[in-house]
Amino acid sequence: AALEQDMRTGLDTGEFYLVYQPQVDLHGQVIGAEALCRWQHPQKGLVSPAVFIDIAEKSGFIRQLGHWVLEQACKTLRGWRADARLSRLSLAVNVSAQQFHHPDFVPQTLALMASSAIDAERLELELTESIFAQDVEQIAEKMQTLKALGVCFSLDDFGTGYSSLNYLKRLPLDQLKIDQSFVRDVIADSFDASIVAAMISLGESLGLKVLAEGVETPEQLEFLRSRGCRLFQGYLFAKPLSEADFLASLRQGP
Ligand code: G
Ligand code: G
Ligand code: MN
Ligand code: NA
Repeated sequence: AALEQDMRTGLDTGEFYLVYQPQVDLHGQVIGAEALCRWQHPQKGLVSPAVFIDIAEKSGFIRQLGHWVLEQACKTLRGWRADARLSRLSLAVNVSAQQFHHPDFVPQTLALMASSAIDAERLELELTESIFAQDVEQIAEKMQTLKALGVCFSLDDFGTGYSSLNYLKRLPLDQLKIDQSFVRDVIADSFDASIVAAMISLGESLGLKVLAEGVETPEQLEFLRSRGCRLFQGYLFAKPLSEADFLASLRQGP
């Protein structure tokens, strides 16, 4: 409860910020980034998101924090708009199930899009399979409302949750993100290799983009490419970076 109160205060006093992890294509060209939230606590230092996101979800504060993250991401996209190279980058934001299911989520996000003057097509919302605990028609309808503006949707941590193929069929998704737990052992574990290969062809045949997360070695990258994966994210390319470092890495090129 103490940490929860610290979070509420910290959001007002500027202790939270975003970092950006590059996403790359087959040529190693950066096509966008995932925005990840960080919290610099005045006494405890950097608190792990695994810790504070969990507390935020249990306390309901995730709705406020999640909206703040979306606002910051829109400001960032706004700043990239005038530059020809940056204006083509996409920015992905994690949306927690609780945030997505709240009745205010769609209207608040619509209002934010309207006021932030960004190209909505640059914004990608990452949902996890935990949202599927609710009625699929309702989920699809919310997604459609935002998709009508151009917003894209990714299914994050794919393969770790309750995904049924029925959801993949009925939700208007644009991309699957293969969870890093499958990518990690793709070379050593033939079972994971088979699963990853199947996920890539499944996504492909459903007309979805497929991005592999947690790519750390050239061998993993080679395997993924050989199975038809075209989008990648992971320490092999870059860790999550400050916006300045992210932009500097673009200038250096791949
Ligand atoms: O950034 P890192 O890899 O440490 O993130 C750990 C976890 O926290 C991941 O599951 C990531 O999705 C989650 N996370 C990071 N930033 C956000 C955010 O802004 N919103 C939500 N809902 N989750 C986030
Ligand atoms: O759940 P989500 O996929 O949003 O979380 C992304 C998390 O994965 C972030 O905490 C990020 O720091 C972490 N991450 C990103 N790339 C790698 C990687 O190559 N290896 C590992 N172990 N973690 C990574
Ligand atoms: Mn994510
Ligand atoms: Na993930």
